[in-house]
Amino acid sequence: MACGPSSLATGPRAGPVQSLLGPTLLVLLVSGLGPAFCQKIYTNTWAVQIPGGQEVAEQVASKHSFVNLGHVFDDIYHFKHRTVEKRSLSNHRGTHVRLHREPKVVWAEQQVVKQRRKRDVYTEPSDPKFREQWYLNNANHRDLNVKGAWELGFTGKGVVVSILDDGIEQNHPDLAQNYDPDASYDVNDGDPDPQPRYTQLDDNRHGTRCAGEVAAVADNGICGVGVAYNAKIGGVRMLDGEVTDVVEAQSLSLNPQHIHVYSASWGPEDDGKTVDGPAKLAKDAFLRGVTEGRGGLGSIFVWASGNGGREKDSCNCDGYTDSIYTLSISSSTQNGNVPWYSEACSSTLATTYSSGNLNEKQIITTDLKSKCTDSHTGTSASAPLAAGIIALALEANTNLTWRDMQHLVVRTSHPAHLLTNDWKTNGVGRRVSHSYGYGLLDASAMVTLARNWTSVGPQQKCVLSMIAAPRNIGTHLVIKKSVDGCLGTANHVSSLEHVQAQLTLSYNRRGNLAIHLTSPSGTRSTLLAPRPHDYSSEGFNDWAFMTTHSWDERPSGEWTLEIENQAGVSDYGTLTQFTLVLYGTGQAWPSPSDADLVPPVSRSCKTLDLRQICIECTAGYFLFQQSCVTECPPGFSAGLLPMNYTVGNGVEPAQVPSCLPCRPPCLTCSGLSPRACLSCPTHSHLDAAAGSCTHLNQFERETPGGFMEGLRPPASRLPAAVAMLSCVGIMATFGGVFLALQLRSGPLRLPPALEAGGLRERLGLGGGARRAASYHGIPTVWGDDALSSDSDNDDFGFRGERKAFIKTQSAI
Ligand SMILES: [Ca+2]
Ligand SMILES: [Ca+2]
Ligand SMILES: [Ca+2]
Ligand SMILES: [Ca+2]
Repeated sequence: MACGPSSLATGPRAGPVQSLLGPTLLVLLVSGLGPAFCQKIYTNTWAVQIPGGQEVAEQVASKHSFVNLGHVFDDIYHFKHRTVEKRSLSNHRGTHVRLHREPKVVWAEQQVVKQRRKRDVYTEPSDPKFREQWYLNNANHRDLNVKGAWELGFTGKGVVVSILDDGIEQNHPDLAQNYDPDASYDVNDGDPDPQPRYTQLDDNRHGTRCAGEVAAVADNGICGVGVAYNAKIGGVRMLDGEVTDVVEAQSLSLNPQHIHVYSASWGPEDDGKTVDGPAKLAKDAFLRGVTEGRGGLGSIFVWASGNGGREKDSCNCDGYTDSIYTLSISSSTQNGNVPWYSEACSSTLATTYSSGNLNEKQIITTDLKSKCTDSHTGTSASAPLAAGIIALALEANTNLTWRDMQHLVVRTSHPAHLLTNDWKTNGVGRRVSHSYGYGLLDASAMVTLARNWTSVGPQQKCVLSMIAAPRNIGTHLVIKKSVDGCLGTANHVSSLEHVQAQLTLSYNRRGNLAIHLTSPSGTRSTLLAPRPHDYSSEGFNDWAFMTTHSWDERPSGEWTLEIENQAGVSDYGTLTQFTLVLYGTGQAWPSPSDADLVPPVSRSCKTLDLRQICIECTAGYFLFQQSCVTECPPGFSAGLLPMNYTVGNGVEPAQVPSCLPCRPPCLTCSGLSPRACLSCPTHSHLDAAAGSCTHLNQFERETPGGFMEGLRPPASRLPAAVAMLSCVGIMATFGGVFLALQLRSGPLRLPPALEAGGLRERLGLGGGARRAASYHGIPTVWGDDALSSDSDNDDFGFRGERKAFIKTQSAI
C-alpha cells in the first residue's frame, strides 16, 4: 500500500517555501490524514548526512544524544537516539528540528518501519498423496494448520523423534532419508536394528505407519509427507515381544540427549476394567527423562489417550496417559465428532484428527513393505501427528522445556468445530472438554507462540492432605477443604498446571463410581466416569487421578471432591486417603485468556512489537512472560536478554533487562550464577556459604523434612502391623496368581541379552513381570475392510500373548 511521503526529511539548506511547507505537511500527515490511510511507525533511528568524515559524525552524534550505528556510504550515517521511544506513531519533531539546525548536518530523515517480506516462495509438497492429506491442510480449515507452520519456515529440521512401537521399516523409500539410527533400537532382540518382523498378517506395521505421519520425506514423488518432513525419525522395537517394566524403561530412556520427542501409542488393556500404570523402572524413566533429557529441558513424551471408548474405558485409569509427564492426545473424526473408540478423561491435553465412521477419511502414511496406506486409524494415529507438530515447535524454539510445550499446547489448541456436549469454560476462560482436552492442535499457532516463548519458572509442587480420618463413601461422599497453595513456603503454587487427586479407597464394585474434583474457580473435572465392565472390588490404591482442566487457575480457595455411586444402592466402601497435589509456577500469569497472544498494554511496557506483545520494559521494570515486573519471581533473576524483535526491518538487536531462569542447579537464586542459589531442588541440599546445591545420597533423601512430615496423609500413619499384614497378603496373592499362570503358560522368556546378563534377577524381575500392552489401534469388531484392503483391523486383539495380569496400581 502506498503511504505517501514516508518520513520526515528536511535539509537546513532547503528553500523557504519548503521549510514552511514541510512542517505543515507533516502535521497533516501524522496527526490527521496520514493515519487514516496508513499507520506509520517511527523508529528512534535517523539517516543523517554529515560531510567531513567519521570524526565529525561522532561529534554531532554525541552532541545531540545519538549513538552512531555506523557509516552507510558517502557521507550518510545511521544514528540511534538515546532517549527517543523505539517505536512511535508520531515523529519526534524536537529531535528532528535540533538535527535540522545543526550546521554540520546537510540532510536528516527519521526512519520509519517498512513492511518487508523475504522473497522465499513457499511451494507446497509435490508428493502424489499430499493433496489427500486433508488433516494437514484443507480449504475448509478443518485441519491442523500444518501448512501455516511450513510457510513460516518450520519443517522439523534438527529435531529428532522416536516411535516406541513394533519397529520401523528403516529402508522404506519415504522414510530412509530421514531415518536416524541413533534414535532407534531393538529392545525386543537386543540389537541396534529395529526392522519389523514380517508376518503374513503384517502384524508389525504399526510403528512404520506412525513414523511416516511424523517424518515421511517431502518432494520425493512417493506417498505423502510427514508433519515434520525434515525431522529425523527413529523407531524402538519394543512391542513385538513380552513387554516388561525393563523393556518399557529401556525404550523410554533411549538416548535422551539425542532424541527430543518420544511418541507412544500403547498402554494397558483398553477393556474398561483395568487400572494399571508404569511400574518402578518405567516411572523412573519418565522422571529421568523430564529432568535430565535434552540437556535438562526434558524429554517430551507424546501419548495416545487410548481406544477403549466402546468399553467405556477411562484414560485416567491408564497410568501412562494419566501421568503429568506425558502429553496426552485424543482424536477427532474428519467431521469433528468424538470417534467411537475415543476415551474421555480429564488428563487429556489436546486432540488431532484420526479415523471415524466409514464415510470419513483416515490417515495417509507409510506402510510396511515400502507401501503407502490411506487407512491408518485410531488414537494411535493421533499421537504421531501431535509429535510432528511438537517437532515443528521445537525447531522454532529449541529451549522449550517439557512443561513449556504443554503450556504452548494449552494456549494454542482450540475447540474449532469439534462437537461434544462436554465443552465447558474453565476459571481462566479457556474451553476444555474431557473428550478433546483444550481442542485441536494448531501447528502454525504453536510455532508462532514458541518463537516468542519465555520459559516458565521451575515446577512447584504443593502437596496437601485433605482428610484427617477415613470416610465412609456410601452412595455419595463430598469433601470440601480450603487450601492456600502452600503460601509462604518454598512450594507455593500461585498458578496451576497439572492437578492430581491421589486417592486410596475401597469399594465393592469399582466401576460404579464417578469421581469429580471442583477447583476454587468452579472448574469441575471428571476424574473417573463409571465403567460398566469394572466389577473389581480392589478399589484404588494411591492412584493419582490427574486433571489438566484447571491450567493457569489460582489454586487457593475451596476444592471439592465428590465420590458418587451412579448405579447400585447397596454398594459400600471407604476413602482412606485424599491427597491433593498441585503443580504449577510460583508466579501468576498475566491475564490468561483466549487472547493469550495479546497481553494488555501496560504503562510499564516501553516497546511493543507488531503483534502488540511487549518486548522491552520501561526503566525499572524487567521483562517477564511478555509483561513487565518490578521484581523477578522466584526461580528467576534479572539479566539481559537480546531483544526479540520480529518486525520486518532489521533493527540492531538490543539487550533488554529481563527475568531469566536461575542457572541449574539453583531452584531460586539471587543472581544468574550456579553459585547464587537461594534454594535447591528436591534431593539436593543448599550450601549457604557457597551458594550452591549438593546432591543428597539415598540415606539423606529418606530423612523426611519437617514440613513434609506435617503433610503426610493419615494413611501412612496406620499401625505398622496392619501395613505388614497387608503386604504379606498382597505378596501371597501375587505369588499364587503368578504360580498359576506359570503353570498354565510355561516358563517366561526374556530377550537373550537380558537373560544372559542375569538382568532379570538383578532388577528383581524374577517372575511375574509380564505386562499388558495393547495398541491404541482399533478393535477388530469395527474393522473397515469394506473401505480398503489396507484396513487396520488387526491392530488390536492379536496381542493375546500379552494379557495383563499385573495390577500394580501406580500412577505418576
Ligand atoms: Ca533387530
Ligand atoms: Ca513422500
Ligand atoms: Ca484405556
Ligand atoms: Ca498425560
